Amino acid sequence: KMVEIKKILHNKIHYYEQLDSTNLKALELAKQGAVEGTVVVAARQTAGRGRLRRKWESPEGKGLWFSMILRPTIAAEYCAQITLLTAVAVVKALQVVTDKKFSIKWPNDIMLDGKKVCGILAEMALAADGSIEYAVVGIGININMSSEDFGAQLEATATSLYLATGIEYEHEQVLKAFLDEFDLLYSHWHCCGFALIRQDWLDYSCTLGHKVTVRDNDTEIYSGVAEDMDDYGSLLVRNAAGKIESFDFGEISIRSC
Ligand code: BT5
Repeated sequence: KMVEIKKILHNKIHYYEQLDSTNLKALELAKQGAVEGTVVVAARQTAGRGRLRRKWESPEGKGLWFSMILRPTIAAEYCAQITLLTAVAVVKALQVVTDKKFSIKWPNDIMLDGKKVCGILAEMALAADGSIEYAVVGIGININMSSEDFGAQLEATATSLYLATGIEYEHEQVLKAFLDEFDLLYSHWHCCGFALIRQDWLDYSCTLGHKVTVRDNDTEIYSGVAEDMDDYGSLLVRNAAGKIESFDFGEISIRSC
């Protein structure tokens, strides 16, 4: 089924009952030349992906599992901005829909009541000259996941819109709200740069100003207070000795919020 919505990104929405991963399908479509703004949604994913080959739980009908194809014209070194921009769009959209306050845990977790309600996974393909040929940004929003759906392990760290509000939101409504917010931010980003989006990100962040521990494969490698985020999306952390180190989000994870 394909739906046309008139927007700057001219989103074409492809719905599937089941996919291994909407990111994989979107990467395949992008490779075949699908236009920017193409969206792939699946009712369930059998191999939903997180970062670093982690798994994303995506049971049928319990969340909005989707990916969007982008063809950004920015230099590849700024590609982290895609995740940051998407996180801001998710927060704005969810705040409009639910009237709750959401925050961003660097780099890609959207938090509600201190638990993860949404994760974002951006993947890119580079052209021979090193520019971005296309990018796929995958978003998983837990809409009506219950405690049983999460299971004993995830229940402690994850939540859904339903668990936090008692309301079962329509997946379509959340998708439309996201696409509206994303469209505005994405066109702003292309015309006017990252500064305002960065400011929104800082306002929503629950990482900045807090103590963070930086881990590489579960080994703690650094700890301090997160002071700032630079234009490459790296986090600047000051340790007890006053030394500032920068961390990008390729290989590490942090504990904060
Ligand atoms: C992420 O990874 O948070 C990125 C998740 C992106 C998922 C979307 S769904 C649509 C698109 N298609 C895909 O295949 N992926 C994207 P990361 O930061 O690595 O977090 C993964 C960790 O979150 C796991 O190791 C679990 O601990 C936890 N987790 C798994 N499923 C979850 C869920 N539904 N809600 C909250 N936490 C979850």
